[in-house]
Amino acid sequence: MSTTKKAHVAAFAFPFGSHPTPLLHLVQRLAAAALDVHFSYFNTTKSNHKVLSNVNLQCYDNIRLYNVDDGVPQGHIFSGNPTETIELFIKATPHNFRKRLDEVVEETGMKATCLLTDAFLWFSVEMAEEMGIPWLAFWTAGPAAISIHMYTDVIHDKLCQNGKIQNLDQTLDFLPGLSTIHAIDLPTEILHIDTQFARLLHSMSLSVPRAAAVILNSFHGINSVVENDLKSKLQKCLNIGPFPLPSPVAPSEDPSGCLSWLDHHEAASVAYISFGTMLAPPPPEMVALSEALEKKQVPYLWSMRDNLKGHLLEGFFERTRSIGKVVQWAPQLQVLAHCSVGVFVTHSGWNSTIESVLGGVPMICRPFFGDQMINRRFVEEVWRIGVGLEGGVFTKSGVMNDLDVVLGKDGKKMRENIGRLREFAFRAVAENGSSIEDFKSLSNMVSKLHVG
Ligand code: U2F
Repeated sequence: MSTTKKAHVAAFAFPFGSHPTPLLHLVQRLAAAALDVHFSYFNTTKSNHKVLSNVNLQCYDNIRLYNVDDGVPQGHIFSGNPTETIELFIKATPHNFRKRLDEVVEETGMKATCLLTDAFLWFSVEMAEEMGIPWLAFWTAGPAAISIHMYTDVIHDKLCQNGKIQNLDQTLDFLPGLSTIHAIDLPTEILHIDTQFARLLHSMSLSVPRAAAVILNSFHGINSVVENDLKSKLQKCLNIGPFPLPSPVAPSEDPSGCLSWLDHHEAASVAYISFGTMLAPPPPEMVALSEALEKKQVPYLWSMRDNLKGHLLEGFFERTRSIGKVVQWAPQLQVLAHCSVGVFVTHSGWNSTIESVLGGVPMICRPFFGDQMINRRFVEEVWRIGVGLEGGVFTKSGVMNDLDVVLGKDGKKMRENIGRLREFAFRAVAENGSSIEDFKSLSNMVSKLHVG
């Protein structure tokens, strides 16, 4: 490593779902803009391995990746509880990051000049304050979701009776820009602050106002009222997205031939289905979705991990071979930008929602947890660029109906509405656009700090 760098940014990743990759993209973008700054990216071994399968760091000699302990004891036998790895990791923090950072500082002789971390890793504020350096918090989801977290205590004061929110239909009309959100859309961690993860999010919501800046993969205009409210509560709120635009990453490889398969379909005719990096609907819902596609003979491209294929009824893949394609992983950004995709059946993760907007594709939303119900509400009721499901789950008749809506004339209206959001996105990343200016201010913050 060069020891002539004048600043050293330590980036800490939350090693689950799609959290680590956007943080590394941000580090890449900053590293390209601030060549005299060194970047150390800390993540668990397993997650670093996964991230590196999609990202090429060869041309960045000012970025190094380091592994931190994932908290899993040697010889540990997992109980099968999906949250166990997250809980073990949380228990290992902050010591795992602190220990590795101290080693890196010792090895390189470069003190950290700033911590740039996933906002979930709220302990970074204490670490940074102790080290006398700023904390830059990166929030990987949308502005409404972080705003709602920051209002956790207000929501409890307003809506809780006897320690419980009684009326889940109640809207958050007492919060700026969030009047369409119902109590039922709130993340479980806000409804019940009694798990380790919920406590982590609560601590995060109390810590982010102490961050020198909170960075969002969002853009001006997508939700101005929330944006202004965040600006009034945070020291700096920097919207530097949508990520795929100002920092185009090399197009993903397409070993499964998704794009050439899409080339053979009519415009806006194909349903693209993906539930992100971690989720899958329960088997009966997968069956209902597949039956609706088959009944309507809608061409589909389904990103589905191999272990889930057995959840569908026997013969489905054979019977629909001429209209469908199933892949383990799709180059989603390019798929959504392909003109033959007419609808995105999604779990409403923030990245997927943004990518669908950029591709101009209306959505059928099946949210599961966290911010996803909030994103769904915005998609359906604020931006009007997609639909939720009746009863919130896939049923054969519900999906058939939603496919008719989105692939029919209502879908055209949704596409027009998406067009307006896309305009905001492209304006934000044009010369002197708001996301470009916010990124410059971030880059300046990072560059002006000097190794002592
Ligand atoms: C968590 O979200 P996920 O990681 O489950 O979902 P997304 O935010 O939508 O991100 C999925 C990313 O994976 C990519 C896709 C997105 O960039 O393009 N992808 C792909 O390239 N190919 C595939 O076949 C499937 C996916 C969490 F669950 C959400 O609630 C949060 O909103 C999100 C951000 O914090 O993190």
